[in-house]
Amino acid sequence: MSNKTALVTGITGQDGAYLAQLLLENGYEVYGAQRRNTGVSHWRLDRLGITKDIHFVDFELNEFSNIHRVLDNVSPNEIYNLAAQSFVHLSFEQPLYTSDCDYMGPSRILEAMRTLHMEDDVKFYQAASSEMFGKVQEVPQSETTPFYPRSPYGVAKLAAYWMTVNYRESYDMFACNGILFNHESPLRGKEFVTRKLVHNLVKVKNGEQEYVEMGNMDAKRDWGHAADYVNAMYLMMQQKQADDYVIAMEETHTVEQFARVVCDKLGLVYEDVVKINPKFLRPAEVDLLIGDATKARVDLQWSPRYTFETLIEEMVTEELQYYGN
Ligand code: GDR
Repeated sequence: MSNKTALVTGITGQDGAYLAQLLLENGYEVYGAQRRNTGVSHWRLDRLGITKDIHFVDFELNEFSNIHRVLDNVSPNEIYNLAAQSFVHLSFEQPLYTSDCDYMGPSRILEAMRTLHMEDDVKFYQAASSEMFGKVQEVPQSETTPFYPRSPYGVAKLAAYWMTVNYRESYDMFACNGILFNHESPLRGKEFVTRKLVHNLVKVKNGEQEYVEMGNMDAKRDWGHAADYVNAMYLMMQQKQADDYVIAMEETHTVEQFARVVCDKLGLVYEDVVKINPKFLRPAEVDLLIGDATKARVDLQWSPRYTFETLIEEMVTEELQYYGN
C-alpha cells in the first residue's frame, strides 16, 4: 500500500470518480478538486460509495492564484488533471472558454508547479485526447501519428499536450500525456453519444418518449470502458520516465452500430426509435478514430477487462437499475 497523496482535478466527472476509487484502493490520500461556482453533484462518487473518503478542495482552472494555493496546501505527490470543458460540440459555441479551461488550465497548473519548485518530485498527468487526431492522417492512430484537430476542443487539447511535453523537456519534470480514445461507462454524462443513446432508449422502452433525436450516426469511434482507462493513467504515473501513451481498444464501430446493440438489448427496432435532427451535427466532424495501443500494452502492461459488448451490457443494465432515480 502507498502513503502517497494525489490531487485529482475533475473529481466529479466520470474519470475522476473511477480514478479516485482506484487510488483509494491503492492506499492513496485523495484530494478531489472541484468547481464550486456551478453547484456540485457527487452522484458518481456516491454511486461508487467513496464520497466520504475524499478530501474536497475548491478549485478553479481559470484562476492561477487559486491553483497555486491549492497545490501549496495539498502538497501532492501526483497531480491528475482531468478537469476540462470536455464536450466537443459545445466547444464550437464556446471556443474561448474551452481554450481557457483546456489549454490555459493545464498550463497554469504546470506553471504553479514550477513556481512551487515541484519539478523534481511531483508527477503530472494531463488528460490528452484522441480528438487531437481529428481528420486522421494515418489509420490506426498511434503516438507517432501527426495531429489534425477538428474542433476548438481538439485544438486546445493539442496545445496543452505540447505544453506538457515542453515542461517535461525544459525542466525535466515528470509530465505525461494520456492520449485516451473515447471511454464510456454508466457514469458517463448524458450529453455524450453512448449514454445519450442508452438513457433515452431506456425511456423509450419504458414508454416515456417515442424516439431519440441524434446527429451523425456514421461517425466511427474506438470505445472503451472508463474504469480500464483510468488504470492506464495510474500505470503511466508509476513509470520511472514520463512519456505519452495512446489508450484504445484498437477496434472501431459506428454510432449506428452502438445504437443497434442497445436497441437489441432492449428489444427495440432501431428504425422506429432513432431519428436524425441536424441540430446535433457538428460544423466539422471527426469521422474515424481507431487507436494503436501497442506502446501501452507492452511498456505499461496495460490490458482492458471490458469489451465493446460488455461495456454496452453494463451501461444498459445500470440504466435500467437506476431508472427514475
Ligand atoms: P466525442 O464524443 O466528440 O468523440 O468526444 P461524443 O460522444 O460527444 O460524440 C461521439 C460521436 O457521436 C456523434 N454523434 C453524437 N454525439 C453526441 N454527443 N450527441 C448526439 O446526438 C450525436 N449523434 C451523433 C458525434 O458527432 C461524434 O462523432 C469524447 C469526449 O469525451 C471528449 O472529451 C474526449 O476527449 C473524446 O471523446 C476522446
